[in-house]
Amino acid sequence: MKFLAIFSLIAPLASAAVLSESPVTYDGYKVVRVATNGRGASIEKRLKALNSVQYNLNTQEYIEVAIAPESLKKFEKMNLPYEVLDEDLGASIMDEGGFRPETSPSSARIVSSLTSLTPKVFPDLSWFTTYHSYADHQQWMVDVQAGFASNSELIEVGKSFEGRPLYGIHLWGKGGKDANPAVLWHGTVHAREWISTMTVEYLTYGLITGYNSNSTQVQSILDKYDFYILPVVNPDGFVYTQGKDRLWRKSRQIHPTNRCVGTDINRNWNAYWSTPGGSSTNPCDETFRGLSAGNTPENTALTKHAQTLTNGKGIKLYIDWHSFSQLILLPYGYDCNRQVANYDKQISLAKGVASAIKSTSKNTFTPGATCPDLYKAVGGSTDYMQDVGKAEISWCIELRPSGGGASGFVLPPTQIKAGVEEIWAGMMYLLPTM
Ligand code: 0X9
Ligand code: ZN
Repeated sequence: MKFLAIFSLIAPLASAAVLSESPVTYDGYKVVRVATNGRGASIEKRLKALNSVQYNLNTQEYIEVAIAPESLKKFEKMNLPYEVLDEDLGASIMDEGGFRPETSPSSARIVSSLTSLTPKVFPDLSWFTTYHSYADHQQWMVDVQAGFASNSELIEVGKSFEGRPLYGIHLWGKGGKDANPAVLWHGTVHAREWISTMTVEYLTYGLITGYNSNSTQVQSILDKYDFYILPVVNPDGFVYTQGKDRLWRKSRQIHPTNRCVGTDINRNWNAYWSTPGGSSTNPCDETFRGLSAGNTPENTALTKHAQTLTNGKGIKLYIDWHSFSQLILLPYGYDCNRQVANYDKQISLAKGVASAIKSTSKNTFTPGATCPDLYKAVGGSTDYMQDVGKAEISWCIELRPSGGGASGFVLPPTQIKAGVEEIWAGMMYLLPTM
């Protein structure tokens, strides 16, 4: 199956490198889709000579690339067949209502623990009409938890490299705390994938308001599972996307022997970590796996937390929320020839989720397995949760949109509501069925 060919991994050259602190604006960058007709490798090489940002890994049919204004003339001279996806990426980022460095001094403020915040008012749905600063996300979680005080608690599983809390919420039902198998959700491991934060928050909000308003469906779900929801597991990267570089992907870990910054936390998990291919050993690359398995503070903390759940009532469902491409990805990422033992069950549930989404929004989400259907990804969370965390179901869901161009990682805020609602529909199929 080559249906998952479109992809979105490669990030800006600007963000791949260095300790440079001047903000990247992407003003005047043009996003184009260049047809490759089987000549992907040579065309990719030519495009790399430009000041450009490549969006997709599989270049067999086309390359989606954002080209800096100073390189546009050279690009035209290459005479490649292309179509324009976005006339000005910088303008799209502004339309997103993002946090320009000069207007967001608070984005870098570090609240070391959510316990230092006091609840204000219970949020309403207007939260899901726009993106928010990291500080506001923290306050939001405190406010939401206070509205479900007897069936939830704030959790902090550790700290990020720069000392931000890896916070979340634990929800439970009538059996009391820790009585049931776990549903574990991670959001925003890749810093630029902002819709994932909003999605896990919407699911949290829906579960809490549903339970509080006596929805029998939600109550029976929460009576059956303990939920552990961590909306921003890469807070340093997330803050960096708000103030410095909207397209930053990795953590902000500094490496002793290299000037490039950041580790891909989704290549750092201690499962098949040293398998060649599917991650990078170069700290300047977007898929840098770290100097050893689990050597990011984020991964260490998330692993320890998952182990507690495994050793407790076990993990029923793990989902790592990403964007974009609209995919529901099963393990394995490290080996294209290995299938999960309960493949039939997992793929049938994934198909059910996809059809629940389709009936809600008409959007197509495609189920598949990571390596054979997307690409090889080693040291990823879903392989870890499946084999080491012993999760029964272990998925990576790639959210809206389906393709790259302007709205790839930069999904317009007008799409947040429909985006999170379609996922709610998918989860309302999955959670009672699994
Ligand atoms: O490459 C990745 O890490 C994910 N795609 S993304 O464009 N969001 O970066 C896919 C990862 C597949 N699943 C896991 N191995 N967890
Ligand atoms: Zn991702």
